[in-house]
Amino acid sequence: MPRALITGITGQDGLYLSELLLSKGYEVFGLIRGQANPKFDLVRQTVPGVTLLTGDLTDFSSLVRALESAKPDEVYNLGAISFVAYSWENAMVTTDVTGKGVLNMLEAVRLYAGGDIRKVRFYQASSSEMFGKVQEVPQRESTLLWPRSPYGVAKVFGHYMTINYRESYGMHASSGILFNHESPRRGPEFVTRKVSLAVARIAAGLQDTITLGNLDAKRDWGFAGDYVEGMWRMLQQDEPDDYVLSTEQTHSIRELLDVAFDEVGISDWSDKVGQDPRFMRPAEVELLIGDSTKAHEKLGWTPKVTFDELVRMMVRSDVEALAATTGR
Ligand code: NDP
Ligand code: GDR
Repeated sequence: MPRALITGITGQDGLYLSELLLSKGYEVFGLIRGQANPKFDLVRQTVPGVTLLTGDLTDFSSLVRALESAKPDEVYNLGAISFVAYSWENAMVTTDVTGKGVLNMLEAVRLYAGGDIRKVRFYQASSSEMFGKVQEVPQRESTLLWPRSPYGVAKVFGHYMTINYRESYGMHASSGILFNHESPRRGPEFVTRKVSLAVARIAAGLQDTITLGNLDAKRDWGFAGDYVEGMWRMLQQDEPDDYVLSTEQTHSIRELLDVAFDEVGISDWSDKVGQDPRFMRPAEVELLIGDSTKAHEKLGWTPKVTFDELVRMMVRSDVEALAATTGR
């Protein structure tokens, strides 16, 4: 039975990846931080087969202990402070967790593996946010990185450190440059879920409007369930490498609003959406669209869920959850 250790187990991707690996017969271990993590019960209920180990990406010895307990064949490093807007106000802790945390995990894996460096395969959750002020359209593995946020800068550090461990020590370390991926499990701070939650409440008559920031930014949005399959495929390759996972389609926040409101029968949302500078970013990533040719060809990976299906799935899920709790 293969064994996997996942950091970021309480997050959106941690839950989907756990489900995938359990369905493939893996023994799955998840790193959970804090003395009373509020998501502990969620993980227990959603993926009861996962063994939880306490640890924090900023605490090197906790990572070594987790590796010694889990004895993993594969490590998926998904843990991060992942909200881009938050990273300007908390740049140092973002750097410690999202950047230096990667080095802590790589070094812990290297020491744990000892003389047999290929004993453990490592996945790093890199991000399209690293492309920032894009230098090429669409963005691929070789596109020059130009991050626009402390989060993006921290991810660039983790990305190059992963490559460096591969090149310096021969580690089977792969970096997935994943474009935005969403689901009904997406955190409510991210724009897709913020919209789906608000649209459900507006349809139920529980609120009148939603306030957003930049409506013109464009993102390449896919479904998280499709993307964790790509992570797993990267670690099944004989050789480690970097791969872009994306849908190769881009849509603006306005198009997101069009589909989300349409799902509840509202065709004109202009009087329901406001804008506030507090949701604007000091430096915006205006356009992201990925080129996943390499992932198609080498991994045989293609996303299945379209943008339209994704947004409708998220709105329907929030409408149903609201109806179950409020009866509206
Ligand atoms: P989430 O924000 O949903 O989850 C982040 C996870 O990181 C949580 O489990 C959180 O745990 C954990 N974490 C935070 N701080 C620490 C720490 N100090 N030590 C250990 N764990 C910590 O992110 P997603 O699931 O959406 O994303 C997974 C990864 O993929 C992240 O690294 C993200 O940056 C990256 N990524 C995500 C994309 C997306 O569109 N979703 C696209 C590209 C990359 P806790 O419950 O304790 O807060
Ligand atoms: P992003 O996702 O920054 O791309 O990072 P987010 O959903 O936060 O923003 C996407 C775009 O929407 C615009 N926007 C708003 N965003 C939020 N959160 N709230 C608003 O009110 C709002 N109004 C407009 C933003 O300006 C932006 O252009 C996500 C995270 O999952 C990262 O961890 C990951 O690395 C990248 O995706 C790829």
